[in-house]
Amino acid sequence: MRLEAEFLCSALTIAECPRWKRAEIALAGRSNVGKSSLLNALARRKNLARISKTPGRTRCLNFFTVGDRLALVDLPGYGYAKMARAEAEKIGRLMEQYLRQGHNLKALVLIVDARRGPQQEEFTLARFLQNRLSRVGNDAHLIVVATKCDKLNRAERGPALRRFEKIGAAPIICSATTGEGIDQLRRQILDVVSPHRTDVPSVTGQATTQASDDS
Ligand SMILES: Nc1nc2c(ncn2[C@@H]2O[C@H](COP(=O)(O)OP(=O)(O)OP(=O)(O)O)[C@@H](O)[C@H]2O)c(=O)[nH]1
Ligand SMILES: [Mg+2]
Repeated sequence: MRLEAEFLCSALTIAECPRWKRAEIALAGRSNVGKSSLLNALARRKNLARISKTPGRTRCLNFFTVGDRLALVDLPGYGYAKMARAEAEKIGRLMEQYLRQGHNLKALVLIVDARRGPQQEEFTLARFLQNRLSRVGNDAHLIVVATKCDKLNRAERGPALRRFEKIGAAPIICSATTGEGIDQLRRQILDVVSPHRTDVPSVTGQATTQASDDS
């Protein structure tokens, strides 16, 4: 299964985001968790999204087109302790605005370090998405990813997975390094825009067809 992505543009403000009818799937997660690496693994391209050893590298929304109906949005990472407060607040506001107003947001891929498990920020994001959905009744989905699983040994996997139970969606266990779980994630992402989708978990527990949130 192919997911051919092309970089389109970066947006530093919500006004700079593209206006189109494409379904958008956003990748969110803590700074340095591996969002850009997963995007590259999904697209099978090494340097599509910029990867860095320095946390806090992605500070804007990066839009990637996939075919003619889908776009992936690489969101800036949150929770980077060393980022200047004003910068962190600016990024937080941009993310919040995007998640509130992104009319075409069909799914949020919430990427969590498999060794760490979801924490306050992830629960907040999941709840935020749920609230948005219950208000507008659209069909956006939460896809939870436990990444960097190559850093877990066999014995650590069970306990690590149990830490995800509270978030309410079973995680896809992934590694951008070994490629584990990437096919499954790619399928779930493509299923969001496929008319035959069957297995994408919805945070509302039901699928409808219209995405619109103008709050
Ligand atoms: N072992 C391992 N390392 C990974 C994996 N994914 C990413 N990394 C490493 O983690 C670091 C951060 O990766 P990025 O993809 O830039 O992370 P990001 O979430 O986009 O970071 P920001 O844009 O700064 O928020 C890099 O050094 C990657 O090589 C993985 O699955 N396994
Ligand atoms: Mg990044």
